[in-house]
Amino acid sequence: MQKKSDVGLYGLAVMGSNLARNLESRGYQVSVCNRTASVTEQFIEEFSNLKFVGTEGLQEFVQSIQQPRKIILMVKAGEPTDAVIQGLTPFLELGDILIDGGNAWFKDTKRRVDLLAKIGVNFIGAGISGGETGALNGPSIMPGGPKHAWEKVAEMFSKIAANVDGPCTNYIGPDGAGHFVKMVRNGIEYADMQLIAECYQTLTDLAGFKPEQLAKTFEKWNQGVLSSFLIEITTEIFKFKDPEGEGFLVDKILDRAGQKGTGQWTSEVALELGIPVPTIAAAVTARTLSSFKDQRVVASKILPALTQITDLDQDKFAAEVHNALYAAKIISYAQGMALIQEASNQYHWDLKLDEIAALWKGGCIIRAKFLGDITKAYQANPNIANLMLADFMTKELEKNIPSLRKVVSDACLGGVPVMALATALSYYDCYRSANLPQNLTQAQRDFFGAHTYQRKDIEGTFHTEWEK
Ligand code: NBP
Repeated sequence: MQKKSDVGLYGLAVMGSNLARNLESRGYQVSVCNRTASVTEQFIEEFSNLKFVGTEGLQEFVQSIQQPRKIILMVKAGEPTDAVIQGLTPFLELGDILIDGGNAWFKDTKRRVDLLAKIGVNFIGAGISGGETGALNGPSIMPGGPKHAWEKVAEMFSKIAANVDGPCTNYIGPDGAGHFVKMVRNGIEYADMQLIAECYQTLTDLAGFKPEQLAKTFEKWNQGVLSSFLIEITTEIFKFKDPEGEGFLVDKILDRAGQKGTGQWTSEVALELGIPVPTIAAAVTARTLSSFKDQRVVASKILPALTQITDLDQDKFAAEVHNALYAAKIISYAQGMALIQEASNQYHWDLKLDEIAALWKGGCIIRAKFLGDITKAYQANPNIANLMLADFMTKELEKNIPSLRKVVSDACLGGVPVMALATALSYYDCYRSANLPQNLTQAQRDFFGAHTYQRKDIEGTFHTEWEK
């Protein structure tokens, strides 16, 4: 009789097939299964020299795994995940551990944790980050759910995760905490990408940078405080010649970006929890606006830009854009971390922000030198109200905010859209303002709806008959 597998993996699309290969490469015998059986057959045929057990149907799949079973689901999030769980349930036994590695909505994960606990099955919602390459070579893994169940899979996660100053995985917190943190990480990635895109357009449209110059500029940036996977791949993109003709490929790509919804989720949850994440929301909005290509082409011939920008010195301007990007990045991460902190408070998750930043250091799209500074900031003060108030960040902002002001101003005067850069600056200015104009807002609310207001100088709640 064949030895039972160490772990099962259900769902053999891009992520699942690569994660299965990662597990196998670390010495695990892996049972695999997919809804469409031909996909499993193809996978087994392609990797016939490796320790995979191909199974057809959920019963055969479950029974091929040693107890207590560890089963990873890598299927499309939402209804498909529920369908697979429902199909697996009759075959699962007390103590089995089901791990959802998809991009699940964190409230669904909580529901599933509770549902499966009723039949003695442990459910772990593990955010897995890093795309196809990460899944194969070592992703960042953010597991949430019952801690006692996580302890049984912690070693396996550590073996397959990326490793930068330690494994890029750690217990995040109860129920949906892992998927929540993964969702916010995705939102931060949206903002990172949008900020870089705006710097690209600003350098191109205002200072006339060409792809070769951009490649050199970004290559230099990657040696310093902005050193990161995204800056590194952007450098490569700027160098890439068009295989179909003259020039560079980046110039030929349609300017319409897609999205799968995790940025939108982050923005929605932030509104629900009462934590502003305007830079992440701006990144989502910018992608949505980019999708109105036809309307934009028509509007470009109707709506005047009426720009006022004079000649810019390329080197000086590139240095300003570098600093502006760094300042905006600090502010954007401050928003994302504040959201995680508030979720931790409201859901009683006891999240460790220093550890969370550390496990994004490898295997994930937002991996960056800068994450080490965030970890240090939260280690020094885990309860800091906002990342911008950490000593190191405050000093970095002091040095770089003038550049952010200059670049946003130049971009506005030059008619270049900088939604993410501008919201980062406004967030900073709002947050550092002891006085905001919401006294007027309160007066208006009281005027038209008798919503009452409070005064700066006298205790109590007031209403005024504004119309004489
Ligand atoms: P997809 O998200 O494209 O999902 C495809 C898989 O889901 C296939 O195995 C498919 O089976 C299965 N599936 C579907 Br669709 N409906 C099903 C159902 N009703 N019952 C059973 N299986 C069903 O795959 P992916 O891009 O590999 O991503 C897997 C998960 O990882 C997703 O949740 C995704 O959000 C997350 N994720 C993806 C990335 C990435 O870079 N792609 C990164 C991080 C996380 P079939 O072969 O029979 O159609």
